[in-house]
Amino acid sequence: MRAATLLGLLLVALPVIGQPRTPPQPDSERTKWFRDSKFGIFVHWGPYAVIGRHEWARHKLQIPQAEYDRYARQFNPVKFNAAEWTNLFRSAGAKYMVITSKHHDGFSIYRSRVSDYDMEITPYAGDPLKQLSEAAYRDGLRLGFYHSIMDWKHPDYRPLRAWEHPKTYETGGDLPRYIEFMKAQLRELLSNYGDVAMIWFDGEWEHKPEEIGADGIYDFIRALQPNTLINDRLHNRRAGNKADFGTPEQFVPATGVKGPDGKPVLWESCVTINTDSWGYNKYETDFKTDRDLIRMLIEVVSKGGNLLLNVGPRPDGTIQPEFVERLQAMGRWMNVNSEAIYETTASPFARLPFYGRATVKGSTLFLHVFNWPADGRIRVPGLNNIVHKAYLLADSGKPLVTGRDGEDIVINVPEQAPDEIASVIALQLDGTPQVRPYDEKPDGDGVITLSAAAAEVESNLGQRLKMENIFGHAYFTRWTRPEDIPVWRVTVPKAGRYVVALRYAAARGSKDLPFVVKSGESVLAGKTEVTGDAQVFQEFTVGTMTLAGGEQALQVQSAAPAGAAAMNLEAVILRPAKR
Ligand code: FHN
Repeated sequence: MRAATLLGLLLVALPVIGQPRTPPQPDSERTKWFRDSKFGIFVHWGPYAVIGRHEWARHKLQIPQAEYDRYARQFNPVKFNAAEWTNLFRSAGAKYMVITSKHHDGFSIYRSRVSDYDMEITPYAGDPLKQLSEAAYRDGLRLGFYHSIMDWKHPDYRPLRAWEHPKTYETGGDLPRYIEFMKAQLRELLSNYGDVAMIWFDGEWEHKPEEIGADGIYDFIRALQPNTLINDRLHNRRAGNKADFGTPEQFVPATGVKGPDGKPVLWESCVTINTDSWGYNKYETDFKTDRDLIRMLIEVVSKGGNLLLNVGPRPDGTIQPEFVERLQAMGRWMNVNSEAIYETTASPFARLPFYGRATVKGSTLFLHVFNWPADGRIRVPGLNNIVHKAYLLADSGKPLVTGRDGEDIVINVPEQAPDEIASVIALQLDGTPQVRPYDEKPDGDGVITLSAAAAEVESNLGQRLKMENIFGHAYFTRWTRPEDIPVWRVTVPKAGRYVVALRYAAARGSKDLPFVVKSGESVLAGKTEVTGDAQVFQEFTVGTMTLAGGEQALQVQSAAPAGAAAMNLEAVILRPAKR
């Protein structure tokens, strides 16, 4: 594949100076840093940044190989400053970063001895991965490498792009030889860049695990660096196998990720800051807010996962201000609240009566409150512990008064939320949290109110639906995909007929959009009525449905055409039907 230049040889052959290699660790230890870190930065960077239209530009815009190669030869990040990146990521609160060593376009953003489609063909003299490895090491940031199995450039990889090779895209090639090439690059990455925290495979969907010798690739990597973690994409994103963690993409799994044995496994949600471009895209102008990102981090950690938040740097090596500002905002929040994130475990609550989340660290329970109570009281349902001390992380010197109300603990909080995005209350308990399952109980008239805050969202890649709160209302919004489904677990005291009502806000554009309410075999269809504004909430009776007794799942599904914004749903109200 390649005649090496002397400088190239030198740059490649020399492992990173002064970075001692961590000795092999037992399994439980090997994943400890990952379980404690919770927050990493994903970096998609390569020749596609020169085009600035998304990392799939070559495929989406059907750019012929020769033309794409011209962009690759222009890749010259003269303003790239590795320390600036690692400082920014550390100051955001991230503990590790994962960068694309090679994406689907087949270009290696480092100096490779075995590939001739790498930094050597660019005017850029350095090796970005070496610079990052040194800067990350200095900054105490762990470094991992993303590596694409799919390769649109390598002569042995198949399939080729059908639009480019309509007759031959599946013929020829030599997959085993391609896998040997991939292993040779993995050997470089695992030999010349210090400790590699993880290998993050991707682009696996064109081949079965056995076709690429997935198990063998795990062993190959672990022989080179026993501590390196490996994601689940050698096995088509199926948790379990030899993988160390699952990788939900662009959504937060409702109840974490479970292995084939039903047991929770480690997982990490990877998410873009913009809508859905991982690589630099100058045409993307819709960005998640600081609020979205901070609450997403809390949501993921409260479910026992990690968040891998993506940036797509610009071709000159700088990171666009929209990303920098949001990372800095996360850093400001983490400066006050990171003890409620790092080294914590998942929430003991299946749901909470207020819009927020919980994390645990030993005998300390952290409540992350998103919608501050107008009545100055936070109810912690079914907490069967003695509270030794309660305080706000933002004002830890001032104890909060707590009391018990039946099965619940009630905390008196100040009128003003210290942080309207998420205020964290720490409860020091007499031991690890003991929680009795909590259910939305019927009121005196047998009426059950299911608040949006108590629902989980079943979703998949590309989730759009999110929670929001304003003027004390906590509701679902951005409901533009029928695949995003709010689901409640409710204990129905008595089987029977119930009048179902929804409380929501709906602007003109949502008029008559169809939806269905489902529970067991019962289905109730309805159409949205306009409330005049997206933040004016009203209650509308949908109809009557039969509910079975006991623990039931109830969901509201938008049946609107994709893209149409369904109602801003705040609650489902179930009233026993009069005989
Ligand atoms: O096709 C890639 C995409 O470009 C990006 O790298 C994401 C990141 O997880 N993974 C693939 C899509 O699933």
